[in-house]
Amino acid sequence: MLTTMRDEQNGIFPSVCSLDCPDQCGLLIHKEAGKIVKIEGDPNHPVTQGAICNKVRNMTARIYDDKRLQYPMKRVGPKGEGSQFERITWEEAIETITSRWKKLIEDEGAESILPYSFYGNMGRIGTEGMDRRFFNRMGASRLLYSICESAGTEGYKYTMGGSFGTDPEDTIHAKLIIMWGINAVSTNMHQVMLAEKARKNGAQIIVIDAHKNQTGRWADWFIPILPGTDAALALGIMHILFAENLVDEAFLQQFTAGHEELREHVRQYDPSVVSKITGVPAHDIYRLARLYGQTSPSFIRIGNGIQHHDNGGMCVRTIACLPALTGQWLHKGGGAIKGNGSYLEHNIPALQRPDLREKEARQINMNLLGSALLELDPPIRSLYVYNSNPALVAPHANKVREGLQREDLFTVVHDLFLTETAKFADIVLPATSSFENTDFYRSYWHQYVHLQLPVMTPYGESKANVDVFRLLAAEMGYEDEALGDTDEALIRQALDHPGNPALNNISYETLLEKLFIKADVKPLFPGELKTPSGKIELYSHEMESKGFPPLPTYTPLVDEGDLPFLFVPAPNHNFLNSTFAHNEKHIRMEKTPKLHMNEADASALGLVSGDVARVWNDRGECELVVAAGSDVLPGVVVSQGLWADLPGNKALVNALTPDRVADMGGGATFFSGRVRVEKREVN
Ligand SMILES: Nc1nc2c(c(=O)[nH]1)N[C@H]1C(S)=C(S)[C@@H](COP(=O)(O)OP(=O)(O)OC[C@H]3O[C@@H](n4cnc5c(=O)[nH]c(N)nc54)[C@H](O)[C@@H]3O)O[C@H]1N2
Ligand SMILES: Nc1nc2c(c(=O)[nH]1)N[C@H]1C(S)=C(S)[C@@H](COP(=O)(O)OP(=O)(O)OC[C@H]3O[C@@H](n4cnc5c(=O)[nH]c(N)nc54)[C@H](O)[C@@H]3O)O[C@H]1N2
Ligand code: SF4
Ligand SMILES: [Mo]
Repeated sequence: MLTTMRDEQNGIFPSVCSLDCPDQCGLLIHKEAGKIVKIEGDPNHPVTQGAICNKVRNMTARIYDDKRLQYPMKRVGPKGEGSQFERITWEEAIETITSRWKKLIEDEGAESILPYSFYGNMGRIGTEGMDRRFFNRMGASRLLYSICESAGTEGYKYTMGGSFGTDPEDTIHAKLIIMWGINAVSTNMHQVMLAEKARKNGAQIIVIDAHKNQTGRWADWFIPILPGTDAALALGIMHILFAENLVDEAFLQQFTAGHEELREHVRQYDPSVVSKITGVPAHDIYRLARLYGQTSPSFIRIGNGIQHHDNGGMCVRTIACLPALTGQWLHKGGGAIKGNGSYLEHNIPALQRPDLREKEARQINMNLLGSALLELDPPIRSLYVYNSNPALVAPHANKVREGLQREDLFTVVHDLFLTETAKFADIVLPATSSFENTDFYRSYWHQYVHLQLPVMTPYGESKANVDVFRLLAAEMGYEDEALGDTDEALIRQALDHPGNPALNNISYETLLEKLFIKADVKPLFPGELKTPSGKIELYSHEMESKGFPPLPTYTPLVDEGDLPFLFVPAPNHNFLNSTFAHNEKHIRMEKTPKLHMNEADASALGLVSGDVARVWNDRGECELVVAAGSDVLPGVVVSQGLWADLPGNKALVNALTPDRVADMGGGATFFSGRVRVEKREVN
């Protein structure tokens, strides 16, 4: 029998995956004698249907890992590598933190304190609830949450008015599926399962990627492309669609703004020109455009890969125009998904309480953490890190670590493990896993909202984010009611959102009863979009007023000089960003950090598969094992995974990545850096 009671020692408990992954799977947690013994997929979940990834099937090893933090600690040795910590009580930890902060606020103002977090756990009250209330009340510096998808999200919004796309459950009806810059076999496995269903009904699957990885190998047609050039390919497709009359004129008339301007504008993107930019042969561009123009419903899954570039926002904005040209939004399963988060938007002001902030504070782009710590004036004196591991995941990692190394920086890290970042902390706090917390979750891909109830008691003395902020607030002397709200109250306030009727059927009560509920999402078309014109904006006056080209445009990547290779350090299959990168089983499954390169490039450098390559630029260096072959184009090198600082590993790929920001959203440009490669000298 299924139950939702946390106290029961034995049973099967429905749950939800908390990781930063679009699939947001329904889980079943098996408990014996109070301990989680097995995690499997919930077969009753309509989208994820009982299938889960390897990473989470092995999650119990992480939850009960003996390296998990059990109590608060203070640092007793030097910062960083070789740091040592000593157990303290929660009282001492909270007292130490708040007394430092009170003094800092008095001496230098609250802006000298910077919270730094991301989505190590996607639970909303823990990642953007009590924490935001607390730092708003304090008046701390604000963080721009830009490390993941912000460039593409802003770009997509200019075209479509927000993160509104196709319902993934409908994509089984598509006859053509394009996975564009997404390694879906690893990063969105249920989209792959849905595509498989479509394939059984005759759909063709195309993958456009810089790397022929597991997703490229699964495709019916893999199209290799030079990184950062996808906007040009999309414009070349548009050129052919207009030239060959493959557009849906009625749809363009009724639902788009600026199609005549676009028709004129794309004349310049002749396939022969586009081919030179993208590395895609002109005949393939014709074949792709004709397939796209003649197949319906067609669906494009727009990944994160194309927007981790200097031109990423515009690239996503451009690809997002394609379904409009052929009227795909009116066909069940047709259209595109970049992200679907806007459908499920909860009451953000009610949850985060920006009104608690008395005066504006500076905002710091998380992609510039290194320079923020080293160069800002007035300086950051204290950093509070939770739900994130910036020493490993942030761009220009050596600069980040140099900043974290500052002796006068008072750093607190709240995490489940002594991460690379925690090694630089003054105080380390142990965090509960999502299975120990109450929270609500909303997918950014499918349309379900989930409630998570605790299925185990907190590990050691660990505490949930929400609980730590309640303690900090009390000790700071903040008496605002909002800082004492219960988990249930926070969830109720967030879900009570008259501005989003799609959540009308979702409340704390209905979630308690059902645990996951599909939002009441109305079809996008026919209807008004949330763009200024209410239509799909092929021409955007809003962009024009902000200084962007108003029409979709290809802009080359920033010139990093004559370094021979463009470096794409992408995620891997068995880690989730840096989560699991310290877990033995996951490391074994991933084997070794590799550098995929073209055979011709490798042999020109005297490299063969299995050699260790030194990869470097003026930001840093790392060592990766060469995998030579034909899965990347010449001039491109690709690695996979954010590998941990472990003995014998010199695989900190972010030592090489630029901290330039993308064209939109202050986004990260992880994949736009250039490097040199050589055979490592054997000592
Ligand atoms: N297994 C696993 N799953 C994950 C994650 C993980 O680390 N591991 N991370 C999670 C998170 S936080 C996110 S944001 C998502 C990200 O997942 P995805 O949306 O799949 O994005 P990435 O994996 O960053 O990149 C996808 C692909 O883009 C390709 N690429 C890079 N540059 C270009 C380009 O210019 N053009 C084209 N066409 N392709 C390019 C890369 O080779 C890669 O195959 O996955 C989530 N799920
Ligand atoms: N080179 C390169 N770098 C990248 C990327 C890439 O593709 N290439 N991808 C980027 C992207 S898309 C993203 S989203 C970022 C992700 O970067 P991060 O958000 O930093 O993700 P993780 O590395 O998984 O770190 C999450 C941390 O949160 C902790 N955690 C989990 N649950 C909780 C909790 O409930 N409370 C607290 N306090 N801590 C918790 C975990 O133990 C873990 O240490 O990385 C970025 N970095
Ligand atoms: S990481 Fe993604 S695929 Fe794996 S269980 Fe969690 S939501 Fe599902
Ligand atoms: Mo991400």
